[in-house]
Amino acid sequence: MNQIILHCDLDAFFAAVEVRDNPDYKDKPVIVGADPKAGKGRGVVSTCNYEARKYGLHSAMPISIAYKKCPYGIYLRPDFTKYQEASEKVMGIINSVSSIFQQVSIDEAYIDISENCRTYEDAFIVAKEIQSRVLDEVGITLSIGCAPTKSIAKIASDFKKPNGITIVKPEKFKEFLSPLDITRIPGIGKKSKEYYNNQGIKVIGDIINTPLHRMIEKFGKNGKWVWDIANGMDKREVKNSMRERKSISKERTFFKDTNDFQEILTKFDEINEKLHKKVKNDNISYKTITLKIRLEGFLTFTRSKTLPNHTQNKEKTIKIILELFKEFSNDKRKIRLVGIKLSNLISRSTIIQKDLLSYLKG
Ligand code: TTP
Ligand code: MG
Repeated sequence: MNQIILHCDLDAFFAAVEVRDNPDYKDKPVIVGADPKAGKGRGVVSTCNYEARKYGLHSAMPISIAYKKCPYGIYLRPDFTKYQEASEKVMGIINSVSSIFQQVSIDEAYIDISENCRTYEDAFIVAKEIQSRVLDEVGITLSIGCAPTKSIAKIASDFKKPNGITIVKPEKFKEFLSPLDITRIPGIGKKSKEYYNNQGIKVIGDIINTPLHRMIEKFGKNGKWVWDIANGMDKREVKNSMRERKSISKERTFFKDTNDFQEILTKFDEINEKLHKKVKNDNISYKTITLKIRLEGFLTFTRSKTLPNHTQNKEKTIKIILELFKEFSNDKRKIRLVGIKLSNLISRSTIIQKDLLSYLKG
C-alpha cells in the first residue's frame, strides 16, 4: 500500500482523434467502426464519442443497431496509423513522467510515481500536468486514476470519464470501492455479474464484507482474485515495459525539386527542430544520425554516422547532417526530399525525479 500508481486511459480514443482533426464534428455524435450502409452494414462499433453514447451506443455494438439508434451520427472508418501515432505521443508523455511505465493497450498505461511524489496531493499535480500536456501536444483528453494498487487505479480512472482525475488515498480505498457496482472490477462482465448477484453480491462492499474463505468456497479462484482487489491486496507491480522504438525520423518533400542550398538547409533545420522536440518530450538519447536524400527521379540515398556516446544535442546533429550532406552538395541533380533519422535509442531513466518541484519546473 506504499506505492502511488497512476492509470491513464484516453477518452473515447479513436473518436477523439477524429474530432480533433475535424473540428466540425465537435458536439456531434461520432462513431468509428464498420460502414453502417444505411442500417444494412455488418460489423461493429469500435468506439464512439460521449455525444454518441447518449444515444446508447458503445464499443462492440453491431453497427446496424447503432445506426438505428443514431441515424444522424457521423460514421467513420478507423484510421489506425493516425491512432497509433497519437498513442505513441501520449505514451511518450506518460513515460517521461516516470520510467516505471507499463503500456497495457493502445490507449492505457500505468506508471508508478512513488519516487516522484511524497503525497497524493503531489500525485494530483502530476496527473493534472499529464492531462494538460496531452491536450496541448496531442489535442485529446484522458482520465487518470491514482491509487495504491493497479486495480484500484484502473477502477478510479474509469470513475470520472471523460477528462477526470480520481485520487484514492490508501486510507480511503474501502470507502471509495464499497458503493460501486461489482462490474467496475475489471473482469466482472455481464455473465459473472448475474452469478455474483444471485449469491447476494451486488456492490464491491459486499465482497469486502464477505470472508475470503466464503468467497473461495462460492466462486473459486476468481473469488479470491476479486476479494484481493476489493481489499487492496492486488500486489502486482507496474512492470517496466520500455516501449520498443528503434528510431525516430522525419522527412519532407520539397514543393518543387531544388538545389538551392539555403532552402535545403532551412528544411533540415525544420526537421531537426521537430525531431528534437520529440527527443526532449520523450527524453530519448540517440547515437546514430542518418541523412536521407531523394534526388529528382526517385534515386534515394542514406548516409549515417554513429557517435561514440548517446546524445540529445540538436546543434551537434545538424552539424553532422550538413557534413553528411556535403557529398551531395555538388550534385547537378535537384533534390526532391530530405530526411533525418535518429536511431540507436535509449530512453533515459533520469526521468524519475525524486523531487516533484524540479520535475514541474522541467
Ligand atoms: P477503450 O479505452 O475501451 O474505449 P475508449 O477510449 O474509446 O473510451 P473510454 O473513454 O471509455 O475509455 O478502448 C480504446 C480504443 O480501442 C477505442 O477508442 C477503440 C478501440 N476499441 C475497439 O476497437 N473495439 C472495442 O471493442 C473496444 C472496447 C475498443
Ligand atoms: Mg479509453
